[in-house]
Amino acid sequence: DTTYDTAAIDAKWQDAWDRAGLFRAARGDAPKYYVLEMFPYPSGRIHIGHVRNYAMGDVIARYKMARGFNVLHPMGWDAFGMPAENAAMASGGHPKDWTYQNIDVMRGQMKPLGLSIDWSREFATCDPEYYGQQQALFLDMLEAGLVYRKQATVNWDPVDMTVLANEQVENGRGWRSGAEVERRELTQWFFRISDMAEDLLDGLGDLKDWPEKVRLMQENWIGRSRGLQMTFPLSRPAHGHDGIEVYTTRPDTLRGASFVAIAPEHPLARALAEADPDLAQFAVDVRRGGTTEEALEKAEKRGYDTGLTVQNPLGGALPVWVANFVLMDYGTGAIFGCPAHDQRDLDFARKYGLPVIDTFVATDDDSRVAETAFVPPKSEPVRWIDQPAGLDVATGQEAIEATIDWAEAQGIGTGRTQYRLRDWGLSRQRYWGCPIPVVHCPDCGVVPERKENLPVRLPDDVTFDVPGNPLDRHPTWRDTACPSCGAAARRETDTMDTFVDSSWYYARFTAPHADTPTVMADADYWMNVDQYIGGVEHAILHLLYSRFFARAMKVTGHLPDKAREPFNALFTQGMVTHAIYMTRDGRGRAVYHLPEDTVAKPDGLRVLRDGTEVEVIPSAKMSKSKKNVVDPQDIIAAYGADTARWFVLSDSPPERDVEWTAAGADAAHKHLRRVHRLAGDIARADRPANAADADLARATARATLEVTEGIEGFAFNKSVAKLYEFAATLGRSDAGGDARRAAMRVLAQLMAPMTPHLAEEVWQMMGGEGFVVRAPWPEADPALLVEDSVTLPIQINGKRKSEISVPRDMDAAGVEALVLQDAAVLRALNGGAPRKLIVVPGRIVNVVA
Ligand code: ANZ
Ligand code: ZN
Repeated sequence: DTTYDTAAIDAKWQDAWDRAGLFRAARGDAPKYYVLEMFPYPSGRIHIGHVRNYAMGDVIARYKMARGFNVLHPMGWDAFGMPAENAAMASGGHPKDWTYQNIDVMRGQMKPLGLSIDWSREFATCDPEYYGQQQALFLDMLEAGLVYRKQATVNWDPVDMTVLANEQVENGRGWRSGAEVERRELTQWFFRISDMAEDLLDGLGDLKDWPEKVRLMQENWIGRSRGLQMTFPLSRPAHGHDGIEVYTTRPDTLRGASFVAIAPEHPLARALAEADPDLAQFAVDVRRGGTTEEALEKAEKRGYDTGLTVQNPLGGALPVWVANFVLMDYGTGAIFGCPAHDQRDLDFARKYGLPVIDTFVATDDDSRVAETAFVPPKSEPVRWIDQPAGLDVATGQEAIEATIDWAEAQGIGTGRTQYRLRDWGLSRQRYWGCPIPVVHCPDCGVVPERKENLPVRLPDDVTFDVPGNPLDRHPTWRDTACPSCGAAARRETDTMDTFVDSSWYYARFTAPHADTPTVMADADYWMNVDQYIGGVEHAILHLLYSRFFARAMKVTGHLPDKAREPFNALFTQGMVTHAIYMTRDGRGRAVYHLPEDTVAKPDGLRVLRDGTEVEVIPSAKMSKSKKNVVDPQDIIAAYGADTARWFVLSDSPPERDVEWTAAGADAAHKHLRRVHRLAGDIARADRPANAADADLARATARATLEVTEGIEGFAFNKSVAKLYEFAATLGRSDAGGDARRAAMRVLAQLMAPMTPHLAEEVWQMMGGEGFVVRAPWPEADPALLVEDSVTLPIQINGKRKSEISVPRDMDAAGVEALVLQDAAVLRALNGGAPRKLIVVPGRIVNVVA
């Protein structure tokens, strides 16, 4: 058949792969390769950005299969989370139905892409089979001391009635409700991730195949800092306190301290508040506003003067304030403020009329601090003002060390390494998450559920008509018997942060249906993930939490030690963008249009059908509201899966964004159709072997080399470009029938990772054995790769004496150096230098001895 019928070709090969079970992974003797794309959230439909992500993973997976690896390439669904509940609240449906329906739709969109996925391993994190094992893992972590409960100040969303993670607070408001966030003291569950801060930091050093920027982001998030914990003696003891212990990373600024501030929840502040109703009221008032750094930065600084004073060990008395920007659960819950060198402190000092004391100025500019604090890099030299002898060293960094030594010698403090990373609060007061498998018993306290009772299933009969957690008001689910004493008890109604679900799914894929979280033999064989691919938006939390879980699973016996860094290589891909077409209404507001509702005019302008000029915003992120989303299903219907895959891999380096254009997709399709037609021609026509055969063989070797290098180096766009070129070369070639068929077979193999359906079809047309995905990857014959070299005759004193083969693009200097090593030239020069050496690039070399 000569027509390029993509629907028929796609269906034919997907069905054939399926029936042959080609992508079913099983342990074996061959070396393994585990490639994983970050699993999607079932939000509704997949978009073309997902296609790019999976197409990249598929290139790697298929390439590694052809290289003889036993490949694991699984797919699943990150299925718990708020959007399902929000949809249920909006539509009256059930989060479970919404989620599983979306999964069906998205799987239905994904399968036609012909990805080499082992679908037998598919799971959704909301499957009881999955979250039951997550509960087992949680209980093991509880036993190992990796999970605990504590009172903590949390961000409370008063509308959604839930705790929010810092990342879910935007400008002091809940990300979903938009309500002003409050601070509350609640008992919450925490993972002890901060205990592993040092190890998580050190581990980054081993991740050579991770993007530098991701490692840096993790490093900053963990935030190791060297500081001083020191005590300021109270001028007069108060409520049993003799002094106030602070933590500072800038002990070099101690001489510029002008106040000490404590958190409203600090024991001293609490004690004072008992006798001081104004202070008590102040503590209540400042609860508003989240606990994020950003919120603390932006929130208006508020303080309350306690009337107490402390002694600065470098001289002078400092007033003690209670301040809203000091957190109880960081450092010691108390600070000294140095307004000259900290903006927060400066804002505070200006507001309350506290002194601003410069500790140092720049070496070349001695202007004093006015409106902005002077915060040079610690490593920069500074000029000290009234700094005590011994502490007046060159830089802030040196002064920090010197001050720590001095404080230790004085016995007023100790140096401390501190991490910004705080323990991971995992409690969520939501329904659609993994239930925390413990029971609260009036007699026994917190009792772990028995493993044989897992999973603790979410009840189906819940309503979302009132705010808050439906589990809290579900009597038959909530009320239970204590697993220990049998008395009437209450289930924990908090569910787990959905980041927990995605922190170990990669391990679960190695034994997805086991009745333990993992099976050691499988985990040992398949781990680590050799290549992980996903969006840079997960560069911090998801990856950090996964690295923590891998360590925790080692401690609890669910992963081998080698998996402590679970992702050997990480690739963060760019987005697929698409132009936005926009006009403005009478009031100047933006109105967006679907691409197909606009037309391009010959003069380059774009207009609506009624002639209104359209503004084109190129390379925009796809968004439903901007009407610039490309649905893969439409592309597949129009052009077939291979065109969609080919396009998203072409044009841009994978780490960069690629702009989707209809013209580009069309061009991609035309090319694939040409390849199909060419294969048909080559299959039919026969020509005797001839002189062009050798050229074609060389072009084939070159294409093999460069396409392979492109794939190995994550430069799929270069591989695609080379494949365009090679197809054109093959199309023009006058070589004989056998030579062209051989070249076409290699083209099919080289295209197979990107356009597997067309590749199988062509492979079959060329009489290839079995599936092209199973054919061993072609090797470029090195003898054929010297094609890019030229042979230059060497004339010595006007006579041709020798010749030399050099790379075609080698410059004259390079050629000269080689010529001087030529045996005939060495003989003629007899140890001397040539009088003249002239290289005519690509032609000849003349030596005058
Ligand atoms: C005095 C000082 C002077 C500070 C100066 C900074 C600049 P990192 O580096 O992120 O760890 N701090 C300490 N505990 C705090 C708490 N519980 N709530 C709010 N702020 C707190 O931050 C350490 C710095 O943050 C410490 O160094 C302290 O202010 C403040 F010119 O001490 B610094
Ligand atoms: Zn009990």
